[in-house]
Amino acid sequence: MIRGFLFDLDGVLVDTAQYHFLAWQRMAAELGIHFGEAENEQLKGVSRAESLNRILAWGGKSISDAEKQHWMTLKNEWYLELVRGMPADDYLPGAHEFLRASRAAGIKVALGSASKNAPLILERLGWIPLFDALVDGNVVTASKPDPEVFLEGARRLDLKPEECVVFEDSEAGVEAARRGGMKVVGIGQGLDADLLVTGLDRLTPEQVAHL
Ligand code: B16
Ligand code: MG
Repeated sequence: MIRGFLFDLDGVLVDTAQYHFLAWQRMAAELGIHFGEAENEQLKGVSRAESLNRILAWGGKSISDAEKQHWMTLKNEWYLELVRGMPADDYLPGAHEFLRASRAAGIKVALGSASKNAPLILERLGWIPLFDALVDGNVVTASKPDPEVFLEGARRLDLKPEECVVFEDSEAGVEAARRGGMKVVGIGQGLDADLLVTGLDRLTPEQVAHL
């Protein structure tokens, strides 16, 4: 029996990937590394530190830990500048309605995001009260595809993994859910999910609870 939904943030509820892209691209340009849409695609669901390591590897660059810290701080400042300009109703189609309908159907709701900025984004949207638990990049130590983020979400909802469904847009996130023993709704294309849709506007919580 499904009793809980665990939502990834970027790519499922909001489209902050566009801001991550611009901020990483600005950093890559300063380092003389090419960074395009294809590279950005591979960073979905990947933590900030791991994203930087991948960009440096693509560019064949090796820098000290202190320099890495410097670039991560700068990238995040640029990212936050963009997020601050994001309208408070700038969420993906159907996301707000789906969250509210899930709660109305008696399903517990948690966030399972790699982002350290997740609380700030949810605050901007006024969505904090819609969640029973928030698990994000400030809470977990292991990045997706490690299942930690979703196992911790289930634990905080006081549910077993098999009682939860994960909503994910990234391959790393889908794999994390599988490793955690949860069913997965994939948002987007080409994901190895139990159900694949283009967005939350194509679904009702009842359809998912019957998976
Ligand atoms: P931050 P999600 C992920 O969010 C993004 O998809 C990924 O591109 C980003 O690097 C990661 O969060 C860390 O974000 O720099 O804000 O801590 O999809 O797991 O909600
Ligand atoms: Mg995502």
